Amino acid sequence: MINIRLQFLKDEINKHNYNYYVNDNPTISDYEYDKLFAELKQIESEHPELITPDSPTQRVGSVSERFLPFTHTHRLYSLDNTYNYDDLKKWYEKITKEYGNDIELVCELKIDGLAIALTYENGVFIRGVTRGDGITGEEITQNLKTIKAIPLKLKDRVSLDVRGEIYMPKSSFEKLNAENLMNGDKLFANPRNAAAGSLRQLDSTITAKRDLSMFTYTLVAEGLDNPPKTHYESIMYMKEQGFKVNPNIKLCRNADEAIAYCKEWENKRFDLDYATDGVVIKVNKISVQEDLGFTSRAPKWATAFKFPPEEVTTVVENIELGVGKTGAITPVANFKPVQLAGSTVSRATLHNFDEIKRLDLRIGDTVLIKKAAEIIPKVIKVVETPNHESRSVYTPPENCPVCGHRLETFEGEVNLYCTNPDCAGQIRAKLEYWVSKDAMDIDSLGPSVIEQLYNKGMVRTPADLYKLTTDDFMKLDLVKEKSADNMFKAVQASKNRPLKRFITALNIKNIGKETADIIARAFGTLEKVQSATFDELKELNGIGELTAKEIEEFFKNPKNVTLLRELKSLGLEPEPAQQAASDIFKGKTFVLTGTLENMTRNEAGDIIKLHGGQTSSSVSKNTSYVLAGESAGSKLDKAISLGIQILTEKDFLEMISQEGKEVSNE
Ligand code: 3BD
Repeated sequence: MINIRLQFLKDEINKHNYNYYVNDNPTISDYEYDKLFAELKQIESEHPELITPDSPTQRVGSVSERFLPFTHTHRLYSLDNTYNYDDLKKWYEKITKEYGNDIELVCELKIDGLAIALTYENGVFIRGVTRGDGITGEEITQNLKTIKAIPLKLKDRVSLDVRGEIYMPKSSFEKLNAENLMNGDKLFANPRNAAAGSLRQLDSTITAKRDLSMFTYTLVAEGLDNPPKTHYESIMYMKEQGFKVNPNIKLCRNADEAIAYCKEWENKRFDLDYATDGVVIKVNKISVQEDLGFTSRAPKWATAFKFPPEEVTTVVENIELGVGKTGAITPVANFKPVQLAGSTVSRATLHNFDEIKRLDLRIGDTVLIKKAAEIIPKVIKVVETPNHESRSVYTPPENCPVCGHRLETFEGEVNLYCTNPDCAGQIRAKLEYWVSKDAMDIDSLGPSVIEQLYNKGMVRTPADLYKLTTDDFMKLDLVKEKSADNMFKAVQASKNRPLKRFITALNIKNIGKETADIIARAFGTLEKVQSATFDELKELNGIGELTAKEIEEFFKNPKNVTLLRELKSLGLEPEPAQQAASDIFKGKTFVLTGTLENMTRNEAGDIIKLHGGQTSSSVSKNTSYVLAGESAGSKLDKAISLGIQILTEKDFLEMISQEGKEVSNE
């Protein structure tokens, strides 16, 4: 009698685990589940002799002394990589040459986790082993039992092995790191490291607390009576037996369809809650797989198309020095060109000399670079090599690399500055900034045009740009009448740019485009900005006393007064800014993500600012709202994990229109 109840409880709980962790589709409440679980535990404590390895109570974990090596019954092979579609086509053509044109391929996402082998006997999970070197791994059965996506019992009483990838969802990784940060514990670099760290615990009760999951992708079917004849069927078979398989698998008729799959997922993968680093492409028919066989390390019937790497290593060849628009000297690392996230990169800013010291970067070192915001590469760290110590430590310069003026430091700042007002490097940088995208946006005057205009003595200040004629531009190398005319027109067209751009272009210390926008909205016209007092400025949201002082001083400085007067006489008249419509969003920070239906994210940002709010590009505990549109990705996940209020576009529009009603009632 008790046996029947026991079996019922085990089957029932295993079924609910399956619904929840494999199918993502729970069918009972947590309360009902806990009740079943408590009953099972009660019976097992009264009859310990009835505890079986497939009981859901065996998922809680225990402590072991060490992991034992285990030699795999079937070797785990590696995968050959392809980095471009030509190689992928060549690989496929080599196969079709031998086996005919109707060779089907299966495409599956390459999960960036840890490879694992699982063994089942008579339908019961008996052993799990890490990949190790492919021949011998470590037995971590206790840890793997805590992962609910791994079935303890299969649908049928079959004996088989499967392989798959253990991973931690990106959202769970963010949550774990947020907790670790609060507890002062070390942070994991990425979801893969977090999964590895969680799996490597000798105390598997710790593993049990981590949200790990597993996608299964290989079946070793030797023990089956009627083994699947294709890879696709084997995936379906594993799914049927209770394993979690990735839903985005696709059967393709040829290489072109496989390439289309790779292209599709190159961007779509960022919307998934698990990390992927490529696509694995496998010949579908098992008989063809067997015929093709293996090289010494990898099957000839499979290849991994790697997505462009987001992180690579390269060698720093030299450190170049530049002079910025504030006179700050910026070191830039020039390195051996490498492919990063789909483009070739050969340099990255090191920001300042403290950064070089922090990295202990020496010329000749191998560094790890990563794609940061947009596609700007960033040096993350020096890769430990024995030769690092033998290289000389980098010494910052003492003189300006452009004009030779002695460099200075300022209290509380890390930068080295060239304070020579006539420094050619600084003047050129200021002019480049004036025409840049965030400032006056004069597209046709690139850095090389500015350099020539400076070198030929034609331009020293922004005002000089507006005195140039088409004939003047024709004095530049390779510039013919048509492009000279375009340059002239582009400069003239910038005379009425919005006020925020003009304020940005002025290059006031610490005033970037965001602060310039705040100032423009607060005062509306250039005249009012010029006469703004320290007290008025420091009242503005987002402007401190220091910045307020910088702004006031800037507009009092005789040199700047002259420049502004000159610009005005040349016809520069910035378009006045729209002043705040309300302050319903005062002190609120929004993060916008996904695609909105009725407006672009930029337009939504403008509306937020118009009502006194701010926008930010990343979600943190300081975020007030996340406005989420269609196919919002990791920002939404992060907002949920931090408990930040999520707004739909409809919620957002309602907030504004309610404000409208109140205003019209007044
Ligand atoms: C995945 C080999 C073959 C069975 C050999 C074709 C190299 C890690 O999603 N198929 C997948 C994935 C990995 C695979 C195979 N299919 N091998 C596969 C794989 N969908 N990640 N891998 N592996 C697994 C490895 N791991 C650590 C060190 C060296 N190689």
